[in-house]
Amino acid sequence: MPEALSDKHHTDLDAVVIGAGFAGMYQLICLRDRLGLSVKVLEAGDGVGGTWYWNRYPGARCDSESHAYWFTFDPELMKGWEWSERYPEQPEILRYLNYVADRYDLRRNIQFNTRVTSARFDEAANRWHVRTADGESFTAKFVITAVGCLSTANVPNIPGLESFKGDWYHTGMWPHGGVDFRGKRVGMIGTGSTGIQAAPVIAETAKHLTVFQRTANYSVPARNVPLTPEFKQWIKDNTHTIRTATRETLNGQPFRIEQRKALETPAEERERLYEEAWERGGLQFRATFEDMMASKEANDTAAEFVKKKIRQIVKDPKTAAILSDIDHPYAGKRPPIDTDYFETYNRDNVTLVDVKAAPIQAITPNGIRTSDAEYELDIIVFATGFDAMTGPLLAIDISGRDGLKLRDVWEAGPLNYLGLQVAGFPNLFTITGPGSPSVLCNMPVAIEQHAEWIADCIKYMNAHGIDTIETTPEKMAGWVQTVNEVASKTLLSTVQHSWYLGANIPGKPRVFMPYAGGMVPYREICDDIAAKGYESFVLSKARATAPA
Ligand code: NA7
Repeated sequence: MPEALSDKHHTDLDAVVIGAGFAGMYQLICLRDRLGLSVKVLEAGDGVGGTWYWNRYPGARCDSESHAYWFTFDPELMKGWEWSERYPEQPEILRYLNYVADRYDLRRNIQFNTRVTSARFDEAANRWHVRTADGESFTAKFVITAVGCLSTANVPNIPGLESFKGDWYHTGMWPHGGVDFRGKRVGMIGTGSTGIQAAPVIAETAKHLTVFQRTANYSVPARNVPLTPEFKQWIKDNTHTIRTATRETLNGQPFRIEQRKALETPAEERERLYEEAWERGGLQFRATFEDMMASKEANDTAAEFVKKKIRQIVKDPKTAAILSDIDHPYAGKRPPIDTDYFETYNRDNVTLVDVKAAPIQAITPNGIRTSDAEYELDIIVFATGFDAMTGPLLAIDISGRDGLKLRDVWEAGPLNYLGLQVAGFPNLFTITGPGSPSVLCNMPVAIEQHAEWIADCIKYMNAHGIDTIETTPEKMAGWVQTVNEVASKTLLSTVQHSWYLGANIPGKPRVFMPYAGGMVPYREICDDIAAKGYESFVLSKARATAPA
C-alpha cells in the first residue's frame, strides 16, 4: 500500500525530534523558540524525561551533582529551580524536567505515547518520512534523534525466564507504580551503577536480597546530603560561574582534575589525598590525580585504595574477597558512586553470589540456577544495563539515500562523523550519538552543546539557502580513527568487557563508542567547523523542498 494511503495522519514540519528527555526538550527550545521552525517532538512515554522517565528503580539517582546536572542556557531558569540534595533523585529530576516543560510551554509541540518505528529519506523531495507505531506519518526537512544513550534495556537471554513463576523487572523499564518488596525473596542480577544504587534500597524492605555478581566493581561513597540554604543561595548567585565551570572542564563536571601525578606523590601523601577524596565522595574521586586514567601503575594506587576500603567495610571475608576481586582499572568501566552499597552486605538479609565462579545457567519456575546451586526467588531484578548508544538508534528502522540502512552501515560498528552525522543520511543529526563525548561527559553539558550546534547549523543552512548537509565516508573513517586513537591513550580502551565497547551485548561489534578526548577539545573542533561554514561537510543547494 502506498505510504500516503496507509497514513492515519500526515504532518509536514521543518524538523522532527525523536525523544523528549533533556536532549529533545532543549532541541525543541533551540529550533522552535530561537529559529521559529515548525517542530514536533515524538516521545514514546506519556511524559517528558527520557532516561529519567523510564529509570524509576529503587535508589535511582544521578551521579553528577545537582547544581551541575541541569540546563544552564538560561540563568533565570537556574534561579527559578531549587535542588534539595547534593545528588538529585530520579523523582526530583523528573519534576525538574516537567518544570522546564511548563516554563517554556514545550508540551504543545511534544506528542506523547508515540513510538517512532522508521525514518526514511526521500531524496527526490529532500524530506524525511517519519512513521510511528500507530501509523502516523510526518515529513520534515530535518530529523534529530534525541533518543538517549542508555535507553534500550538489556534483558539477558537466560534460558527459562518465561517459566519463572514470580515477577521480574528490568531497572530501565520500572513499573510506574513501584514494586513492593516486603516479605519477598529478591534476586538482583548486575552490579553496575544501577545495581549498586538499587541493592541498599531493596535490602531495606525485602525479606532477602540475593545479588548475582558477574564482574566485581569499584564504588566510592556518594556522600549525598541535603543542600544547605547557604549552598542553595550560592547556586542562585553563581549561575554564570557554574555554567562556565562545566564548559571549561574536560568532562563537563564542575570540578577539575588535579594537576598532580599519583606516581610522583609520596605514598603517605597519596594515601592522605585518596582518604580525603573518599570522605568528600562522588565522581570527583577520579580527579584526585591526573595520571589515573593514563597510567596503569598510577591507576593501581587508586584501585588498591578502593579494594582495601571494600575489605574494611565488608565484615564477611569471603564476601569481601568476591567484591574486591576486581579485574579492571578503577574508572576503566563507568565508576559507580553509592550510598551504603558495600555496607549492605553486612546485613543478615543480603547474600552475594559469585556468578563468575559459578555462572547462571537458567531461570527456573522458582528462581535462578547457577552451576552449583538453585536460589528460590519471588522477584528477579535485572540491573543488567543497556544496549548502549547504538541500541536506541538501531531500534528505529532508519534508511537514507537509495534505501541505505543505518543498521547495515553500522554492521561493524557505529561509523559517524563527530557523533553527529552518518554519510548517506543527509539532514539527520544524532544528539549525543556514538563518537561524541556523551556518556563520558556530564550529559546535560554534552546535550546543550549538541543541540546548540545543530540549531546553529540549521540556521546557517536556512540563511544560505542550503538544502542538505551530509558527511562523507572519508570523514567518518577519519573521525572513527580519532575516537579510537584518543581512547587508546587512556585505560578505557584496555577494558575488554565494558559497555563503552559494546561488549555487554552478545554479537555487538566491539568498537569504542564515545569520544574520550574531553568536552573542551570536542567543542573546539565543532566550533571551528561551524566558523568555517561547515566546510568539512557536504552542503548542497537547489533540491526540491516541497513535501512528497
Ligand atoms: P551496566 O553498567 O552495564 O551494568 C550491568 C551489570 O549487569 C553488570 O554488572 C553486568 O556484569 C551485569 N550483567 C549483564 N548481563 C549479565 C548476565 N547475563 N549475567 C550476569 N550479570 C550480567 O548497567 P547499569 O544499568 O548498572 O549502568 C549503566 C549506566 O547507567 C551507568 O554506567 C551510568 O552511566 C548510568 P558484567 O560487568 O557485564 O560482567
